[in-house]
Amino acid sequence: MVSIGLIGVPLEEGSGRRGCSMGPTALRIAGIDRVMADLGFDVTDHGDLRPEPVDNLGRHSGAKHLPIVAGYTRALEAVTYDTASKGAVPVILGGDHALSMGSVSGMARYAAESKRPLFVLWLDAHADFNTPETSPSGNMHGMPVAFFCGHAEFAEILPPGRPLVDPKRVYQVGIRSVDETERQEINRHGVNVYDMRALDEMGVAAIVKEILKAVEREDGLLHVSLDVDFLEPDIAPGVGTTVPGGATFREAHLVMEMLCDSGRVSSLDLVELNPFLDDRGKSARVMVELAASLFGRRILDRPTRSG
Ligand code: 5AB
Ligand code: MN
Ligand code: MN
Ligand code: MN
Repeated sequence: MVSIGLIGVPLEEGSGRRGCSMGPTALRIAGIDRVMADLGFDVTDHGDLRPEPVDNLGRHSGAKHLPIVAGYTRALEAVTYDTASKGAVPVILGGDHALSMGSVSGMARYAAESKRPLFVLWLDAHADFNTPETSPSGNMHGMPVAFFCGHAEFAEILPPGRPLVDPKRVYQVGIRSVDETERQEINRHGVNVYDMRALDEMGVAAIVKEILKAVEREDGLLHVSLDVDFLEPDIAPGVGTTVPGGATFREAHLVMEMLCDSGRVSSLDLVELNPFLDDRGKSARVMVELAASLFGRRILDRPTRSG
């Protein structure tokens, strides 16, 4: 039986407002563990991380709450790595998107040991490729991709020589809000971006097929990071950074269903849920439904794998 390890990360200090610390609880109330168990997985809930801040990192004026984010990064890197090493699929219940500094770094260490390349699918309205130097806000939830690719100045949070993710193996889908310097940086580093215009023009199925082909070509592992704001705000209002023009309910489900069929997904972040801003648990429920599709819930049995 395939195992899933749920890891609660009540981090909110990366987001510049309160509320994401309630995310793990809301995802549990919406039934994340039950849904996975019903799909036949052996589910272990590791509870919530409560790390101490790291106070000896020096001054970083461009990165707000760095000591707290650093504590979570170290703790989550270790738990994600351990969970994957034991053969389980880590599912991270966020918490704001700064937590992906830890989850993706942990998976990068696991992938390096397994001698397989790690790919990252970033489902988000934003590119999250800022650094303390380029960020307009100083909020670290806008920086995780630059961090795990090794292009941010606060890299000493984790040991030098840590495994990084090649930006050319990062695929961003749903993007529709990018800062000016961030735009230059993602181009310069070769991040693969399918913005909302690409999604409109190509359709989401063609995009996911291209991405999966790249993962399969290199026999890679695939980490999926799902930001609530990937979705159209009407269907998921429970997030601090809504941007109109997001993915529809069906587009998002189709992404998950195709990922499921590929059998490639090694790990998942469910991030940025802010229950304080939500409408009667609507966004928590849609995130759990999407996770269910990713782990095998389907409308009908399908005779063959789509490919
Ligand atoms: B999220 C912005 N680019 O850096 C910044 O929600 C927004 O994790 C970041 O995608 C949004 O502050 C971070 C303006
Ligand atoms: Mn994000
Ligand atoms: Mn976002
Ligand atoms: Mn760089």
